[in-house]
Amino acid sequence: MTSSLFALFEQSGVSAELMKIAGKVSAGERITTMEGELLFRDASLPFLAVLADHVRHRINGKQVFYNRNIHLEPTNICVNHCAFCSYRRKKGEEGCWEFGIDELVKMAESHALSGITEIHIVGGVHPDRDVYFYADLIREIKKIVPTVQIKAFTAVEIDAMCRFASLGIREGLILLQEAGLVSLPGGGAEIFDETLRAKICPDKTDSEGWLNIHRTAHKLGIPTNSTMLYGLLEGYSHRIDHLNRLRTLQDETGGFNAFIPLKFRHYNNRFSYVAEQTTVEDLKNYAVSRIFLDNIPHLKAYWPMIGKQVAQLSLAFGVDDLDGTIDDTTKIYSMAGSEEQSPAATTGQLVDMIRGAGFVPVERDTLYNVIRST
Ligand code: V47
Ligand code: SF4
Repeated sequence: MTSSLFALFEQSGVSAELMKIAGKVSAGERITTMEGELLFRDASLPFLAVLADHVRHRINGKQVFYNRNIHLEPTNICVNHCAFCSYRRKKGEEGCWEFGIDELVKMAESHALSGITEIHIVGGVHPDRDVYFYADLIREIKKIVPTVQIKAFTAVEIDAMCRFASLGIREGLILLQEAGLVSLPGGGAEIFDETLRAKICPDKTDSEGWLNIHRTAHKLGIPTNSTMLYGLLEGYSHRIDHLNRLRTLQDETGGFNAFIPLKFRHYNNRFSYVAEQTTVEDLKNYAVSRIFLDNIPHLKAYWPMIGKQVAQLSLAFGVDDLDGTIDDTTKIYSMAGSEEQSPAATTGQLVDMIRGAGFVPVERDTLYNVIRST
């Protein structure tokens, strides 16, 4: 950052504490948890945009990544009872679904010719499906679409499917890896603070368990994503605590590819009385995450959740990944009231969104290998 930019900040009344943070970020130094909280509390949107853009530029230049993928949700039957979930059903309840392996393979096959490079699979924790079932699913999909990369199962699903098969996490992950799994999505992290977690998802894998499953995956050479569910009961200190636990694990393993903030959506769940966050809060959250997580390479805006317009705006707040061209197969968010009720974007639309915001579109595969830069 140039000294004239610092002078502009000073002229616009930015405090000495925030100027100190700007100095550190500009020098490539890590900020502390206290400084992270201060950014959330006191920094203006333009100040955050400049700092977050500086960090994104250091890591990713002008590149904004997207990929061609579909989401498969094998079932919404789930043994857990997360209070924010609009999607889970009991077995036999109206609105539940459970696709068999043949049906899921057919869904994958029907998209095979459209040029997808990734299949993202997440769903509920089905009581009768163990890790052997899911390894078979991956194997069968790979037989039909061998070149497609499979990113599948949150740490919460991995935890349960291994337990149901009386296998350890490491053994279960090896089975899935041998079947063709190349990456884990970041879901199930929610918020790590134990008191809040007990209120919003009491029977889910606990925070240490979530981090340990990701640590184990990283050590096996399986990179993963990370998420944070925000806008539900937590304060800024809880968000920074969450980001800090991710940053600490990343220092140890280097296995996280991306961080994806997931905005709480309040329709059809037990927290419907909680107002949703404003767009300004969403943008602040992206920026502070980008500045704080100096060691996680990619910050992803999940556009089916926040809508294409806010996703495009988020590119000015440190975001460098718009995820994929998801077909109308994801229900987790549409059932919770997300902007996009039938989420689908063509490659051309994503490219236009990225160019329109002044960045360079780069098609990537699941492991962030560059397929095409335009
Ligand atoms: O863990 C559920 C979230 C997650 C709601 O890694 C909700 O690329 C907001 O894993 N409001 C699962 N969020 C989704 C997931 C994911 C999504 C996108 C990209 C990636 C990736 C992973 O969905 C859950 C939970 O945090 N969720 N209900 C809700 N009402
Ligand atoms: Fe089950 Fe996932 Fe819903 Fe929790 S968020 S109840 S684990 S489907």
